Amino acid sequence: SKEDVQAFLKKNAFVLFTVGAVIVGIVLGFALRPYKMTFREVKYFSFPGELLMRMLQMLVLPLLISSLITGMAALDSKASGKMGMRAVIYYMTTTFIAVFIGILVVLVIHPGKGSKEEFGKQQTIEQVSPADAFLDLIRNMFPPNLVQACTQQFKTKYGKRVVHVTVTVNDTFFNSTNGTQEVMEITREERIPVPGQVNGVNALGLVVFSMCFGLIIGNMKEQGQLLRDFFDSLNEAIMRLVAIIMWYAPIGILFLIAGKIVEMDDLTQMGGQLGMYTITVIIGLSIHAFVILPTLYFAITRQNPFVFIAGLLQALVTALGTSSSSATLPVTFKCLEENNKIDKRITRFILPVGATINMDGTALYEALAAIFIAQVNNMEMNFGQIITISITATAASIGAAGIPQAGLVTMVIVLTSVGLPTDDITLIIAVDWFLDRLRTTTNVLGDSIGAGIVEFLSRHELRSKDVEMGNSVLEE
Ligand code: DAS
Repeated sequence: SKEDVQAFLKKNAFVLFTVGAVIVGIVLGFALRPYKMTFREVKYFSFPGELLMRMLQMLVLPLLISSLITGMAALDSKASGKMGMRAVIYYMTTTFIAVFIGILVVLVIHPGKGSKEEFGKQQTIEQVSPADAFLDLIRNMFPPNLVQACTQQFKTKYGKRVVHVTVTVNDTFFNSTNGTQEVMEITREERIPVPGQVNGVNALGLVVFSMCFGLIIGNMKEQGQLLRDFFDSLNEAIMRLVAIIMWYAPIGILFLIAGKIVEMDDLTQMGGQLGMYTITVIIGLSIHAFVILPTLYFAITRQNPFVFIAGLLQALVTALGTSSSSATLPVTFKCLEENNKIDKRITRFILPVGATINMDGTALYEALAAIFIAQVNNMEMNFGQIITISITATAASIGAAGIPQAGLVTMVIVLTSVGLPTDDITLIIAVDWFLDRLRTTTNVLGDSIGAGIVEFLSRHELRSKDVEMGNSVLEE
């Protein structure tokens, strides 16, 4: 009846807006492509999207800190220890499964055909020693200056990348005598996102600090009350800001997606190996997101995983639009707490950590891409090398910051570890902006399902804490 339809529309307004935004964004983007906008015009056009990115990023820092501190303070160390263990086991298991699927699909489909001709020009990327990269990861856990960790880019061993661009000068006038080509090399330095950083925020360092700090003030009895109340109320205030931004999100997402479609390169080169590679990545990510994670969720909680996923829709679409799991974090919080009714003590504790270190999509991608690059180079990877790729891809996904295309940067570590040419990362750059969006969405899904599973496994601890605090306890 009419009332039913109205009730349905009212209840699902957000979801409908969001899905509508994606569809309109895609259609608008393709409709405007023939006009060949200039770089400046594209920037103007996607301005509403840029604003959304900035608003979300604005909230990440206070949200990350206040939620982790209150989350830790709300639990005693035994309970948080147990939950932390569960989260870590979940992160490790799902990341390894993701890596395994990535390797499996790329070996079965075999998108690389042992020739590089069709990829065009190549660039040189500096080598990174895996040991240095690993030490940097640990270094970032302990920021020497907390204020700096919130505001400044960290200088680390591979904070800069030297790019040699090889330009082929094919000037018939010059070369008419001998018919050769002149090659000239330009070297320029580029700043690249360093693992553990989000837009000048050392997320990993802040996560470590906030967890310890929260744990301490949780154990401080009356003396800690002031601090507990302060961060609690800060967290609440930030979440209210998130609620306002959520209304703007569909508009921002529409323009982020449309703008990207307008400016993307022609898809003509997508026919060959790169096209097959793209399809392989999509298949791998889909298996992980639509089969593995839902099955795991169902196996543990005995609840319908797709109802759970439906509640996350806005977060997933935001991930697709922003290609940043950090920027999506505020929305992930809202979806999990409000739609899926996940206990705040769990979300506050699990989500900031997950968004920083748990990246299933990135892990799957890095392993898959490394083997693809081996295939293009006609190199067979032996079993030992595949194991090395699994381990370094996991480490690289932990080290990758939740910002656009961070995974591409940490991939240098994976390639170096098995002696693959790091320059070949540039072979897949053309499609990375797109695949990045998909893997980011998988990352956010992995974090969210993790929160659902850890909540289910921790229901007894949460309940006894409620009894202890005299909270009203819901009957199970
Ligand atoms: N885009 C990243 C994320 O935010 C990670 C990546 O580049 O793989 O999840």
